[in-house]
Amino acid sequence: MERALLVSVKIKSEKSNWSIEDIAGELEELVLTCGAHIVDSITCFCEKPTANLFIGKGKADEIALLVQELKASAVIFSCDLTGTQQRNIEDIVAKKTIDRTQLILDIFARHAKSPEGKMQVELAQLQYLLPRLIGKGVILSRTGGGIGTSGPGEQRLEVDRRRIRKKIDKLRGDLKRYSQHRLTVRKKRKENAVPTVVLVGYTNAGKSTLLNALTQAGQIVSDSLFTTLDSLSKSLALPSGEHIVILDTVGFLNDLPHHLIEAFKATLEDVIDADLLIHVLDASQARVYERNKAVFTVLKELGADDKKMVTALNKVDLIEDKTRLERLKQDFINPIPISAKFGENLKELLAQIERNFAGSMVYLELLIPHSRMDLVDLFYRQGKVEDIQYLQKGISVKLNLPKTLTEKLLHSKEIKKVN
Ligand SMILES: Nc1nc2c(ncn2[C@@H]2O[C@H](COP(=O)(O)OP(=O)(O)OP(=O)(O)O)[C@@H](O)[C@H]2O)c(=O)[nH]1
Ligand SMILES: [Mg+2]
Repeated sequence: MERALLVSVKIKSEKSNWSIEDIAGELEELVLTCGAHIVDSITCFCEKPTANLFIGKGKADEIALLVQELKASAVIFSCDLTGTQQRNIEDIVAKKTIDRTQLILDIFARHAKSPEGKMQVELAQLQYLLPRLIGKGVILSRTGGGIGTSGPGEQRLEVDRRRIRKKIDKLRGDLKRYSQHRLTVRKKRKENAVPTVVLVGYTNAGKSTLLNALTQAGQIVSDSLFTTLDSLSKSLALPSGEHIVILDTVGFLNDLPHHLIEAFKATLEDVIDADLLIHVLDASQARVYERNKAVFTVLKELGADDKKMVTALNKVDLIEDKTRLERLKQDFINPIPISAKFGENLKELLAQIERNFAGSMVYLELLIPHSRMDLVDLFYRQGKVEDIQYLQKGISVKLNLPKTLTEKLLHSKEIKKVN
């Protein structure tokens, strides 16, 4: 097992609401998610990062001593390091040095399950690696297991830049095909006028737990970060009987590495295309406002920050101070306090989702020819049928239907609007 020494860095000149405790807390969670043993966690304040070491030389020497004393096998930083900084620190501490992006990539590599997910992670890993290669060979060759070695593997680390670029191009091409398939699925959903709701939120907020509670999806839930990497879609019946599609997505994080957002863009296209976002927020977290901000930063990067949104204030079972909850309710968009784990207030959440689609249903009285029996099935699936009569002149239906579907139907000459 990796014996990790954690170094949390706060840059004094950088304006950020994240305290050194937040930074250290998050780093610990990430490292524990990797299954490493934390031998110690130290903090480091620096005015401005230096180009060759990031931290001061004195601090680097101190880390080297600690590494020896605690028999650490890796030093893990809370910040990102350039290739040069990483190598220079490695020279001083004489153990492998891992930065934040590499740590997150490692977790993604461990959790990726689908072929697409694996490809996305590999693409991000190779993009991370490319500027870190010096000249021809690869300096970054690592021995043994542990953090920083999952993914492309030793052998691939040994190939030269050209081959990596070629591999990147191939992965991009393959991923494009997946993306096209996804596009077809989305188009079909749109043609059938099925509204889509996408669960978004900080990692570990309870998105998959909520999906399971609403749809018995059986999505894996775990108290670790980035459990879900593949988006999973399920059908969900609203109180009105209308069926919508609900999707689980990869969790966000403060300063999510850009390579990862880039690589996961295809998966996240569902977010861009959603009719409504359910932002699952862990309301029991002390840093709920910062996490909210981090989520909006990613949404903005995706171009989805102005979507209609319902905020599911999750884990209310853990909140003792009810005045805090009242304040949270005032500060977030369409807030619904819930407990996904204990199924609390989910009805209210569904009603709020429905309110957001209200107006998207239209009441109609139609007369359709018997030859279009296929539509009856569609009506039951997509709408709410109030009355249906099989007459000699055709099938008379009174129903509520999604607006988009109505518009399409009324284009057909066979279908007559009665009212
Ligand atoms: N107490 C409490 N715990 C919850 C609630 N909802 C989820 N959890 C727990 O929070 C942890 C994370 O839940 P997940 O559903 O895996 O979270 P996620 O947002 O899907 O996380 P990632 O897929 O890793 O981004 C699990 O241990 C859940 O049991 C809740 O309402 N109350
Ligand atoms: Mg999940």
